[in-house]
Amino acid sequence: MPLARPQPSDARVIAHVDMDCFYVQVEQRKQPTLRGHPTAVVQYNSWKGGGLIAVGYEARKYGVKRSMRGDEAKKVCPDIQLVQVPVARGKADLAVYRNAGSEVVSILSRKGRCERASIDEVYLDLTEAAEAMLAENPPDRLEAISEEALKSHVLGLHLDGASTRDCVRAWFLRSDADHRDKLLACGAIIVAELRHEVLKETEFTCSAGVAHNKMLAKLASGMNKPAQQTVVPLSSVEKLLESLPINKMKQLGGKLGTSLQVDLGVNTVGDLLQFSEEKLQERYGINTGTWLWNIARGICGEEVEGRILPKSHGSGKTFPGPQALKTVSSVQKWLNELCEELSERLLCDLEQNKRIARTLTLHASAYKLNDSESLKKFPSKSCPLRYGIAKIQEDALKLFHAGLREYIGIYHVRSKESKHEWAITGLSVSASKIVGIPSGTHSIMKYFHNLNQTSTTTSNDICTQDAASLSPSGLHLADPQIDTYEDEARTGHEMPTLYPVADETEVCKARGLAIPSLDLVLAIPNMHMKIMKQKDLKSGSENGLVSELTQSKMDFLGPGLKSEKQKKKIEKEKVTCFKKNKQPKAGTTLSNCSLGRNDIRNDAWSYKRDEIDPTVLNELPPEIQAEVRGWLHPRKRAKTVKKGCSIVQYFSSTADL
Ligand code: DCP
Repeated sequence: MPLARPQPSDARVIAHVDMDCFYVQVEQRKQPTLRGHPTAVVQYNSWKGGGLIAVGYEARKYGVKRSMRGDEAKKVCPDIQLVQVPVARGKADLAVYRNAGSEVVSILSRKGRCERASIDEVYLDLTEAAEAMLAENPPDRLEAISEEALKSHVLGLHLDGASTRDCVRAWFLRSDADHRDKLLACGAIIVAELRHEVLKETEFTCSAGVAHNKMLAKLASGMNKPAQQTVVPLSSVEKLLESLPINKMKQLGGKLGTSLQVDLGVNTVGDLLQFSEEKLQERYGINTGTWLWNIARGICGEEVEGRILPKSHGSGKTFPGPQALKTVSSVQKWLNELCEELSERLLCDLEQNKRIARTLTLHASAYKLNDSESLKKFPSKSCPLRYGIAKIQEDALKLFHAGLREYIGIYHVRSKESKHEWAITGLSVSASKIVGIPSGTHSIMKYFHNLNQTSTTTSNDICTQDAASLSPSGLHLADPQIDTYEDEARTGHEMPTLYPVADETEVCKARGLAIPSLDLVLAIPNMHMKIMKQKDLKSGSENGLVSELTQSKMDFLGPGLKSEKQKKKIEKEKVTCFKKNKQPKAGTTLSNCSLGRNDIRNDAWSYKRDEIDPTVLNELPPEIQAEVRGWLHPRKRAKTVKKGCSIVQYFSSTADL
């Protein structure tokens, strides 16, 4: 379906804020003596002084560039201070930068919807804040416009011989200005204030672009760096794009940009104006054609997503040149390290943000020895994510084997010489499909901490058995949404290849693969929560018994397991409860707590019985194990699920009872 055409008249106020030489600033804050000195941050790799990954603005004046190695940088700038990226587990440890980025985001998100786009950049939708300012406190009524705002670069502004500062002030104060320009002026004042707050509270400087859409705001934020902001009034857009080299546009730096240049002779974004939408669609498909037609006119309808947490977590490492990994055991060693880091971050996310990830993906880059011509990429592989270091490590290794089988061919992998046939130059594991856990389930976090320390895998582990036993094409490819602002996004040099792929969840479902054991564990307290709601509505009735029983299911999560006596009592009550169960009273919301026979569903979670990871069953009380196994093997259910005392019925809708 073609993209919906965004309305050019849609007067939104969007800002893109980007930290200046981010890693350098973080290091300078750690070591204030570095301030004012030419500084660069280098990757831990010691070859030729390490690779530069961030260059401070003082060093840039000497011609130091990110593509250089430390030794080269020293040649052009002998005084340069080279700071190493912190290292943990033999690889770059970016935690300090991630945390610094979060500090900044928490400040920038104060005035409107905020989307964290990478480790050091955000988009802000300031429309409402700007509208409110224009209505209550417009710039021409402000006692003074901040110096920071007056330093804005306003594109297309006529200087008329006056000083830039005076012209900018006049632009802010123009009472006859177009409404959209007035909104942008308010947006610019708000952004200047936010940047000032960031500086005051974190000591970091950042630059910003303020425009009517994300694309223009992003373009503008890089125009005047460091510590400055650029405003793009609508009237300046045409001129801006007219001369903008096509590869400066986000998403046109790669193959599409090259094709536009080579095949259509398009060098600037403005050059695209000569092509009709149909022509562009004919050549590049409906959506891309329309997108190109729109960007040529400065139109972009992309919303700022309200998201300040990452969409995924990743941990990766490259093994260049002689460091390439050539044996499964060396791959396993590194995978173990990467998975350990990933697991730590997942637990941190769970604890701090109450979120879990559902998909584990392995990416690798490789080459075949004796086959320098081969362009075949190592396929990325995904499977449902199970919490616990050992489980993640085991699953990641299975994903690697699955990828390797496909990469090199099953016959070769099994042959004795296989270890001489391939070399791995990059490995990364990532966790995606992150969702928030419902409130009321937080008590289980401790359980997961314990699980992480003591986790072992069991023979029941259908998740990874399936992953490993699938044919190469059976395992789905990498997640197309690995657009994490974490390692992958910023360490393109580490893991340059991300592969476009199918939605792995669907593949898992189709294949009956398990979802993480965590899901079932979380499902139960969540059912409990829903039923508690019902209890509140019908105090003291049979639903009260239901909630108490459900609490017993939660107990397996913590140390406070009920005594056998108590369990028997509850079981008795459960039977009573079923006997007593009636239709809900009018006005109650039983549907909220009812669960169908085939699906365990609620607002925040969706479960299918055949998606449940059986490994978790071993941890459940025996009677519940039996019943859940009944769900997992529906054909045998008649034998295993006793009428009247199953937890299926227990959670069934009243219509089913
Ligand atoms: N980074 C990295 N590897 C890269 C690119 C960047 O590790 N290939 C890290 C270091 C950077 C940070 O990400 O400090 C942010 O990258 P930017 O591209 O935003 O560049 P800087 O913030 O360093 O500089 P600028 O002021 O130009 O934005």
